[in-house]
Amino acid sequence: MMSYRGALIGCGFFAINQLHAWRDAEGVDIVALCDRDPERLAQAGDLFGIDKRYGDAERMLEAEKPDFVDIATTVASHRPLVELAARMGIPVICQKPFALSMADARAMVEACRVAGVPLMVHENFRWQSAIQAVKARLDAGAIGRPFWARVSFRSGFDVFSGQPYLAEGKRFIIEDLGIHILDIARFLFGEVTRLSARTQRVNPAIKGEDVATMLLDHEDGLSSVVDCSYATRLPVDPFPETLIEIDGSTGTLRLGAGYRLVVNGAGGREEVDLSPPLLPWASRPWHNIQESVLAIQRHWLHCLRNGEEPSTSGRDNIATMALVEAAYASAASHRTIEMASI
Ligand code: NAD
Ligand code: 89V
Repeated sequence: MMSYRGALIGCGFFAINQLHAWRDAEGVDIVALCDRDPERLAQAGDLFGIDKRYGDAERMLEAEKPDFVDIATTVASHRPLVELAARMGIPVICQKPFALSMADARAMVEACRVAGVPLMVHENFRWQSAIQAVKARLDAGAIGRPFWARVSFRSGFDVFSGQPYLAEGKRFIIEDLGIHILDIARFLFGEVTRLSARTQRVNPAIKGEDVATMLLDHEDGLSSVVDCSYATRLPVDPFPETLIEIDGSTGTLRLGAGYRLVVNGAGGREEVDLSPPLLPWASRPWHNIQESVLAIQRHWLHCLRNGEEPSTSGRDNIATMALVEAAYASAASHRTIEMASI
């Protein structure tokens, strides 16, 4: 099997997970790293034994000519870096949130399309094994035709210590976390025709909203509620689990805290523990996210090898980004937003 030579830009908080996962994935080596911050570059380079280190992305891509580049920087740098990769003809993965605006996202997708360069957004939550298991039950018809659902992420976990920038933006939970949960709703229930949202800020120490409640109409008639909170104090904090309730024409499905799946369908009752494996480099409670990083990166390699479009390609992610934009527009206007208008 051919081994791909990858390069990674942005050696911060989350990139460490990506580097571990690249080491576990088959048929790939990360041969070079780039970060503007020499300390972070040195830390990641030393931890993973990668000697080729750059402070400038263009210099790295020119010198190393990698088979792909993995962009793990925060959102403001995504458009210039994706367009750089497109100009240089290098397949590219970009972290979420993909772009600062719909116009940027569309321009990035177009740049890659024109250059013939594969583009995947690192939208990993749908790759969590519990979410994949829910999708498999729906596809198998375990509860008939789903007509109502709730996809919920409620926690009081301190995300600001590891990611201080999350406290600084005018936008917070929908842009950072809701984007994953909205993507799960799209993945499970299909495209959305209209959306209403309300937001609140409970934590006075941050600038953006930390609670969001969204109501989605899906194309096939299903209604879903997507709700997110980082202001919810529970006796056992489920961070970072996504909880799911689905009612279907012949049964119900519940993914509860502790990764407990209960399916009550025409075929009987199934109760199963979907706890993700704790990979050797993973740490609780992040392990389901960490497992999904390995899964999405393996998926990228599979797609590169087979010339397939990734499940979360740039093109696909535009629809998830549109849900984020619609949610902010609805929360600001208290109106229902038609997705066709975004
Ligand atoms: P971070 O600030 O810890 O790290 C980003 C790094 O990128 C920094 O070291 C910075 O110096 C570097 N950088 C920025 N612009 C650069 C440029 N042009 N060239 C070279 N280096 C550059 O951020 P983080 O918490 O690791 O988040 C990075 C991204 O990952 C964000 O978009 C965040 O939303 C996303 N994220 C995703 C998940 C997930 O589950 N998918 C989880 C956490 C964070
Ligand atoms: O997955 C993420 O994007 C993270 C977190 C789980 C903290 O929201 O930023």
